[in-house]
Amino acid sequence: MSHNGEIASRLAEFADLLDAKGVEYKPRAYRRAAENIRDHPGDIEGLAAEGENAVGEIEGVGDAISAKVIEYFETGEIEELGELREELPVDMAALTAVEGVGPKTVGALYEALGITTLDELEAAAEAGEIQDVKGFGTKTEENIVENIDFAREAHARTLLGTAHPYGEQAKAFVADIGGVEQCELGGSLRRWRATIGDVDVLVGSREGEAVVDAFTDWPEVDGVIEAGETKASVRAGGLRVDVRVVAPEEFGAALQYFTGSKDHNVAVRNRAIERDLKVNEYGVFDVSDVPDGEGHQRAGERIAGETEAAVYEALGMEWVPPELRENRGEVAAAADGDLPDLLVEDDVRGDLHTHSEWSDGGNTVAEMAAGAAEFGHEYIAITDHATGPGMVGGVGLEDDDLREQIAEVESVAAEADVDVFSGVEANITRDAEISVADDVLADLDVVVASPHAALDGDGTDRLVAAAQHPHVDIIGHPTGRYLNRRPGLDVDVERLATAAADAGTALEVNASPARLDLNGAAIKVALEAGATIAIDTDAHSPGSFGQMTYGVHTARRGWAEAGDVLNTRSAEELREFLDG
Ligand code: DGT
Ligand code: CA
Ligand code: CA
Ligand code: ZN
Repeated sequence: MSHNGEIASRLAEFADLLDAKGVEYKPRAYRRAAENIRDHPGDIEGLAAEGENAVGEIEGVGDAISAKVIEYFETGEIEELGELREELPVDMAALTAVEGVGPKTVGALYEALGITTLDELEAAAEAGEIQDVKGFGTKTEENIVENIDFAREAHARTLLGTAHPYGEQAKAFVADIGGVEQCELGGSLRRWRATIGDVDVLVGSREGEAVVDAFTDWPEVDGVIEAGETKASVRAGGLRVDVRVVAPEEFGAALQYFTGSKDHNVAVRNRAIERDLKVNEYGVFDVSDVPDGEGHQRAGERIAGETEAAVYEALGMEWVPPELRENRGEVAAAADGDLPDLLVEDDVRGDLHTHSEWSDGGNTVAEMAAGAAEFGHEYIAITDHATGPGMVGGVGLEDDDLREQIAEVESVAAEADVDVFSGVEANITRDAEISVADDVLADLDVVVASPHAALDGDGTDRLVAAAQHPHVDIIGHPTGRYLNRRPGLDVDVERLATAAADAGTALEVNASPARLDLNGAAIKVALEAGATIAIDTDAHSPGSFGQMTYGVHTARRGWAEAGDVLNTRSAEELREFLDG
């Protein structure tokens, strides 16, 4: 297993703790190094073994950070990080999960009130102690009280982007165990839900106990919750992983059952009952000769079970792609042979929302273009942040900067192996203004307009106005939600999508695992209202182009076909949409 994530998390924690202590500049450098290490395609442990120069070849990793990486691999810890943790014994992850509470706030509240946990934060806020701390006011305190429950709940679920690679590792390990005949991920992970409660692994084998034993020896396991003859639950990498072993001839039925969702399974079961069939985790059974209320789980004649396709077929249905299994009409559609011809990753030809070092990205325009070509894209739009509400620390570009950037994009485009579009990510202000001058917008190829501030209450009017703006091409991450951090704007998606379709503006499916915005349910509504979607990674470095996967599967959860998606079009067709 690659150790990049492990070391990246520690460097990011280091950055947070430095931030909490009020150290300037350094946190940003550590955070950037952490991101680049996380995105680095090779295992950093190999580089660490070669020494500081090898580690230092990773962008943004200087001598001090290289030394820490090497120290970590040699000793299993970073001494300075340990010291900082002792100095500031706070539950940083839990506290910063509260919207509006960053590392600096955590540091200040620890200093003033000794707050280390969510419970202590809540108690202090409710007792009115926070408004008396220097630099805080009643507004901040109210905000904390309002957002703490959301943070507490959210903390229990893991982002798809974290759980998915981990689930794949678990699956690869299990698939290699002797006696395993079939192995698949099930549950919310197989359905590509945005957040994951636990990881479910389904195994077909005749040697349940041996498989369970071997699985509990997976090197990633931190603790065994339970281990029986056919089932094990463990804690690994901060996640719970459930493994269930079934007989190979029942594998398809078990996979169908444990993929869920519960609501989908209820609808499938009801359809079975109408046809005198019974479907459960053991198979599909013809129960026409079994008296009502009698018989065990496997009673009746078994007509399917080994494969999932056969289970659906026995019920007179098309096989249902897991992303659709949310009881949003897929059972009837599968029975009528009317399932959508879902988009696949290969349909995607480019990325229309990315950042360079002109704003808060880590790479030049040329590097982003080269990365896009290497990734296999035909085109990329560079859409750096414009200045405006929600942009802090001078990140956003002024109109003059954008004009300069257009010239740079044009010169890169002349040399690049992909089409490079100029662009901007403008802010939609509280008053529905776009934070860039019209004549600049007119000269840019791709205008993404996104909400970045004032992310509470109903945002429909604001977003509709932005969609109707003559120069706006795409509404970026429409709700502004941040998974596990803030719910984002309330949006009447049908009204927004209708307006967007009329105005020729696309709605984004932001593929960043922290956002996945619009979500599957909203995408389905948007497509039914006739809107076009654009699936964008919002990449801040070429290493993030691969996040497209999460966007594509999220779009599939919204029943998207290739024709619904702007960036499945050729560069020429795309230009027509942008100019229209
Ligand atoms: P999660 O883990 O909260 O992200 O969501 P799931 O969908 O992975 O749920 P989980 O892990 O509790 O169970 C996996 C699947 O097993 C679930 O999607 C449907 C099925 N399942 C589990 N318990 C039940 C149940 O009590 N009734 C029915 N019909 N299905 C169940
Ligand atoms: Ca699960
Ligand atoms: Ca489970
Ligand atoms: Zn962006």
